[in-house]
Amino acid sequence: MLSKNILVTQNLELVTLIGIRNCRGGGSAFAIFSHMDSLTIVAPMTPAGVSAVAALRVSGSKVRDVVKSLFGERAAANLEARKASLGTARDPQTAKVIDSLLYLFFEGPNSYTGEDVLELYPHGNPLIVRDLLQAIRGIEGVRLAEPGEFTRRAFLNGKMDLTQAESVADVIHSANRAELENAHRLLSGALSKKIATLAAQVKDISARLELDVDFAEEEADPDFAGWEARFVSVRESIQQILNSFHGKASLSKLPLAVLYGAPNAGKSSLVNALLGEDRVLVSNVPGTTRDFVEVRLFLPGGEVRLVDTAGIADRATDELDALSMKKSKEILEEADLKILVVDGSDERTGCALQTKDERKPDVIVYSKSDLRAASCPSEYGALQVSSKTGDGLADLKNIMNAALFKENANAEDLWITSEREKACLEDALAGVDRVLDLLKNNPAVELLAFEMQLVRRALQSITGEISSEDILQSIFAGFCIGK
Ligand SMILES: Nc1nc2c(ncn2[C@@H]2O[C@H](COP(=O)(O)OP(=O)(O)OP(=O)(O)O)[C@@H](O)[C@H]2O)c(=O)[nH]1
Ligand SMILES: [Mg+2]
Repeated sequence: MLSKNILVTQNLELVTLIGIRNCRGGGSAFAIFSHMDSLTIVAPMTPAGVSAVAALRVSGSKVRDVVKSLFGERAAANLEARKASLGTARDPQTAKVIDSLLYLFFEGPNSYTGEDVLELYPHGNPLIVRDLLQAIRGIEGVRLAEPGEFTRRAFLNGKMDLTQAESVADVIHSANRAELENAHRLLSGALSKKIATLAAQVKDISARLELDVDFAEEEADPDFAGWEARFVSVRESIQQILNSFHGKASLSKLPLAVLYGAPNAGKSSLVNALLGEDRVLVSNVPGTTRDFVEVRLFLPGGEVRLVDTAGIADRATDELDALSMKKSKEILEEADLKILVVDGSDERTGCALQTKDERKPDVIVYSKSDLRAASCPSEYGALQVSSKTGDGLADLKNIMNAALFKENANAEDLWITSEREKACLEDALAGVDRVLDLLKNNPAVELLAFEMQLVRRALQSITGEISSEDILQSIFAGFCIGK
């Protein structure tokens, strides 16, 4: 047993490297490597297209030169940090006016990236943005930024750790309020704090262990039982964070609500009424909607995909009708919320529909309530709406919102969204299990020290205290240009 311990201890670094690799496929060491150059970078921060104002960002040591080239020597000499200036930007080559615009200077290290940063706010004409970008890129020592490169520099310059850097993308792409609030909690360092506490606990026990190794002869027996209890609690904390994992997919996948029902039930009218605009075709001819139509609807909890389908009748009238009905049924399979629309003006079924619908609606809506002389008795309990008068629409939106967006019961809840962080936590957990196993069965202190170090390193790699070029590459490649 002893020889095995020694062997492992001798190969400590080698095995540790493998441990880190597992934590995020690839990578070669613990130190932070940046193969990126230190040129000044520039990129638009706003998407291409026409807007009132666009924004560009420049970061690096050449920022003052950029100001001088675009706005002249005086502007560069008078440059004050965090003070907006209005200037006329000219092409440094041709002296042609590009635009009259506002710009802001942030002096490093007090900036997003930690370097000198210049933000420019030209008019939102793509031609202006392109000219400005070309002019800045043409200045010596400046190049176009890669996706996520500003945030990457912020990380490398110690402005934020990796969990925060990753959450920047979540803040930008959150599709609903709960996700956005979580992303903000991650950005403010809530996960970093939890991880730091765990890493400190492991470090504390490791330090005691090392003392025991150093003074093995003088000290009493190491406190294995006490350590076991503490590692059990570390394990619980890691497991808790792991259980909170929600994949990134949920950030980009909007929930899907599908309206379906018999032809002429009033589905398309309801879509228009919910949107507050005439987006889909409505007529009194049954079978108006043929293909399903998807629109985006904003609810208080976030955006949803709302789909209007072709009416589903008992029997198809022709081949096209059969095809339309088939497509309606297919999209229903994918729905997160199935809303059955029943023609409420039909006195035969309007109130008393006993749905035998095998598609099991989540919500039943009785349409055209304005056409019914008396409202349905309350025992039918279903929602009555009118697309003409707006009756019941607010209730329907509330029901959809509650069904599609889970209320965040505890505003302090935090969940992780990064596969990388999950992999690191899994490595840490496996390490903790090995530590617990050793403490129970074979408390050889060298081996224990080694396993504890692995746990600590897996935890440290979550926040980026330990990180590699490959890891950074894969994180920031998923960002947008300009962030
Ligand atoms: N008075 C009244 N008429 C409505 C209301 N909703 C729909 N209608 C009428 O009902 C008819 C059918 O409406 P649509 O919205 O096209 O019905 P649909 O369910 O989309 O029909 P298909 O696409 O054929 O399946 C049209 O003449 C609408 O004007 C409502 O709330 N009140
Ligand atoms: Mg329709």
